[in-house]
Amino acid sequence: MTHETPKTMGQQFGRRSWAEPWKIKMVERLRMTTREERDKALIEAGLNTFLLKSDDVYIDLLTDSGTSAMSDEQWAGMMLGDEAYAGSRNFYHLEAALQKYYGYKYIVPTHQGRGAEHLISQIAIKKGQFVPGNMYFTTTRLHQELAGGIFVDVILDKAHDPNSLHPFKGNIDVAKLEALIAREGASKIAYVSLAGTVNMAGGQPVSMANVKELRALCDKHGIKLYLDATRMVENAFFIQEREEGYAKKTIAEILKEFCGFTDGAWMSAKKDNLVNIGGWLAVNDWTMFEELRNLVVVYEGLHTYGGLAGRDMEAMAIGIAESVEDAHIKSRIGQVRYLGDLLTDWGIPIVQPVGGHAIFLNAREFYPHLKQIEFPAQTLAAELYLDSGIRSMERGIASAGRDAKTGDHYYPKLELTRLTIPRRVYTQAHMDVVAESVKAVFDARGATRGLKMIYEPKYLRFFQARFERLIA
Ligand code: P70
Repeated sequence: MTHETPKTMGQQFGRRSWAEPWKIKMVERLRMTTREERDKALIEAGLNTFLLKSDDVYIDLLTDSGTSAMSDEQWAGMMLGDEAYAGSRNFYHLEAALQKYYGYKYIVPTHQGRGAEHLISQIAIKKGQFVPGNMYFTTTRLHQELAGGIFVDVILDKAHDPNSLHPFKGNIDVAKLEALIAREGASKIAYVSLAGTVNMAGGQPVSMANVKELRALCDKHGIKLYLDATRMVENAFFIQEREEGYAKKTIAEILKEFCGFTDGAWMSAKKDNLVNIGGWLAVNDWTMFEELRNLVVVYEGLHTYGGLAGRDMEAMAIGIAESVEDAHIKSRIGQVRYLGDLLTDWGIPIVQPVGGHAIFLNAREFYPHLKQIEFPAQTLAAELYLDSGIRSMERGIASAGRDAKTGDHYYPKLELTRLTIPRRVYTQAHMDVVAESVKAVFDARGATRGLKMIYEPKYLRFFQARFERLIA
């Protein structure tokens, strides 16, 4: 019998090991389930992972939204909530943190990202105007459409190719944007909608060079440039790593520089900002701020709380400062990459290069025998849950929805299943379990059949749609 010397992960990769820049003070126990229990739970959920009870889930990779572990200092901050209706001290802490790290002048808190999207869409879009952006995001596009806008995808073509290794696949194709402006005229463009790390493209970043070029183009035509800053801190990491001249700058410096090229931002603070609930809007223009501040009281709450408790704003202010620490972001993205490296090495098709917040399994290549209308990504999410109790999310045809005019399904080029990694929550051992489960489902792929949708809600159908297995 041969004895192999065990190796640490760092040794296997030919480098020194690194570890998370935190230690665990409190744990949340997980429940393991049997395959029979999962089979039953999955059928009850209409084969939609959004409809599973979280008690039936072992490792929850549905989303990185609101699922972060807060630090001891954030929890301490929760005790310092000033729950005054107006002028809560925590609002001023949040305002100061945003001014310091993102650099915007005026801020409006909201209950979460879509609350902010709603307000900015209502104010900045006139009916019939175009909203060019770097790929759609579900809630963002819906709010733009509800405000009468027409979303136009102007991202690089390469972003739709899961195998392209372009380092900044989130970039806007400036030629596409110029062509739209030339065709429609600047007055028909509501604003440019730029997302820092593009969720639906696989968490792909935007370069500093791109935002600079967009600023110049927008200035030339008098068009506003607004940022979806939800995962902009993660975007800053990729600039530091990949863009010339940024290796020695800190994440905080890069974040502020990038935001400085935009007119304002909306945010789902449930991601980068390390809180379980919250969002904000921030702008530099006083008139725009006045309008936002006025509308927030209609839909969210007074402009100094926007639907949040004082304690939530305090946790957010502290979370913002923690989120821009270089050690935090290195280990956060390092963990995502670790899982991606394992899967890539085993020949499992994933979106390359690995992005900031998740691994996106390429369900088209995973199940080449399934048609897109048989919901390959939804099928893969169901199979993964059945195998091991891991919960992932469909990001393909079900998420894309239907064309509002023709009523036909959108057939997105990307048909993906997302394994989203919450921040500071799971360990390397959890990632190993996930990788092995994906491999088991991959090895059994030939016998897997697709799904049909048997219930379809009108808005954001993927959240509540129900499916049935197709019988061969
Ligand atoms: C996710 C979450 C939320 C999100 C986002 C970007 C780039 C805005 C928002 C909205 C939650 C989600 C939302 C819709 C479908 C599935 C999942 N993304 N911009 O898991 O923020 O959720 O706070 O209203 O990613 O990716 P919020």
